[in-house]
Amino acid sequence: MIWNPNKECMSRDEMHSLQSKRLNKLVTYVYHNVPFYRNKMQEMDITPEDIQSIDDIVKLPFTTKQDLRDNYPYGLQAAPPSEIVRVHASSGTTGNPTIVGYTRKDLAVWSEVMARALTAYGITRDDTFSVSYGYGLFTGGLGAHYGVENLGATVIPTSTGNTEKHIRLIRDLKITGIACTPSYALYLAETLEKMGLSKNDISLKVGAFGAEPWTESMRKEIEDRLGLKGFNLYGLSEIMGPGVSYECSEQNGSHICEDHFYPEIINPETLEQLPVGEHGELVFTTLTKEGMPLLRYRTKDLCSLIPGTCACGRTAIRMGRIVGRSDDMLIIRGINVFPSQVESVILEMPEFEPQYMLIVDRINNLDTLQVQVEVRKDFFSDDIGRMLALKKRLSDKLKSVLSISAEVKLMEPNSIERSQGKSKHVIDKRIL
Ligand code: DLL
Repeated sequence: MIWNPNKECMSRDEMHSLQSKRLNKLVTYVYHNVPFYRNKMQEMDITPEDIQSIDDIVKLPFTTKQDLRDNYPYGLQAAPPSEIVRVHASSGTTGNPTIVGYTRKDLAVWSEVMARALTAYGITRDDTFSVSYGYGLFTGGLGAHYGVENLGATVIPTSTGNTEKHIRLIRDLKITGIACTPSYALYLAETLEKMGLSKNDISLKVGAFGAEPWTESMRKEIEDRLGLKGFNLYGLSEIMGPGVSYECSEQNGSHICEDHFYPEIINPETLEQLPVGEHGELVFTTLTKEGMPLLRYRTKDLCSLIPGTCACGRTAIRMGRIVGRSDDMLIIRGINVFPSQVESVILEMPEFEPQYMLIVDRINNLDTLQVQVEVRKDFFSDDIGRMLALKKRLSDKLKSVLSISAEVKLMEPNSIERSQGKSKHVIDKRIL
C-alpha cells in the first residue's frame, strides 16, 4: 500500500518540475521574511530570480546548526508569531537548544509524511499503534503520534519509561505496531523475557525504529525477540522531525519525501555537491516549510543517496543508512549529547580540573554514560560524605543540561591521561 501515490510515485520529470517550482517560491519567501538569508544572498550577489530550477540550488548558501544557535531563539523563523502553533526544540552544544516553530500547514505536512512512512511499513486503520518515543520538546513522540492519527490507526501514547506496564498494554490491547528507538526495542525484549513472557504472548508485527544509528544485526535481534518486522525511520528536528525518510517493504534504503525535503550529498570539506551514489554529508532544503524554512541545512549525517528505481513502485529517491557524523555529537538513548555540554558544566564548578572523559557503553541493550572527572587537589578529600555530595551536585547539573542521567565517577588529581595531540574526551564502547 502507498499512502499518496501521486506524490510518492510521480515521474522524475514531474518531481524535478515540482521541486523547481517550490524552490523558487521558497527562496522568494525567505528573501523577504528572513533577514539572515537576505543578507547572505546579498553578500553572494544573488536574488530570488536567479533560482529558476532545482539545479540552481548550488548557488544558495548553506545553513548550519551554529547559524541556528547564533540566531537563537527565533531569528530564522519566517512566519509571524501568530502563525506558529507549536514549538519543538533539540539540544545544542552550549545549553541553547535549537528552537523550531511550526505553522498549522507545517504540522499537516508532517503528519502526511509520517502517514506515508507508516503505510510503507504496512500499518492500516485496523492497527493499534504504540508511540514510545518521548513526548515533549523532542519531535519523536508528537511527530509519530499525529501521523498515526492521520492514517486512522489507533494511537496509544505510551511515551518512554514504565516498561512493564507498557508490555502489559502491548499484550492486553493487542498492539500491532510500535515506534521507538532501536535500543529501547531491545530493552523491551529483555523486559518481556524477564516477565516470563515471549513474542508468542504479544502480537506486534511492525516496529518503526530511528532517532539513533542502528545496524542490520540489531534489526535481526529485535525481530527475533519481539516477533515483528523492523523498519527504519529517519528525521531531524531542524527539518521537521521523524518522517523525513522511511524504509519500504524492499528495505533497501529509505525513501526521502523529496517533494518536501530536497536532499543533497556534499563533500564536508570542500562543500561541493557530490553525484548520486557517493558518500558524504547529507544536506536538506525544506521546500514547503513555512515556520522555519531552511536552505541547504547541513545535517552532519554521513550517508549516500541510492540511484535507481525501487521495486515497491515509489520513485522518491532513497538514502542509505547513516554511517557516521561529521561532528562529535553522540546519540545516547536517542538524545543528542555533545561532549562540550559536559565540559561547560565541569568548567563552571571550581572543584574540578578541566580533565574529563565520557565513557559510552551499551549494557543490557541500554546506552549508558559515565562521566569521569578529575577533582582538584584542594578539593579532593578522604571525607566520603563530602565527596558523595560533590558527586551528587555534578550529577544533578549534568542531568538538567543533558536531559539524561549520567553516572559520575570522581577521579583523583592527575589520574586522567593527558593527551599529546588532539584531546580525546569520548570512549564509545558500543558496537554498532
Ligand atoms: O531524532 C527525530 C526522530 C525521531 C527521527 C524519531 C526518527 C524517529 P533529532 O533529535 O533532531 O531528531 O536528532 C536528529 O538523529 O541528524 C541523526 O544523526 C539521528 N537519527 C535520526 N534518525 C536516525 C536513523 C530526531 N533512522 C539526528 N538512523 C539525525 C540513524 C538517525 N540516525
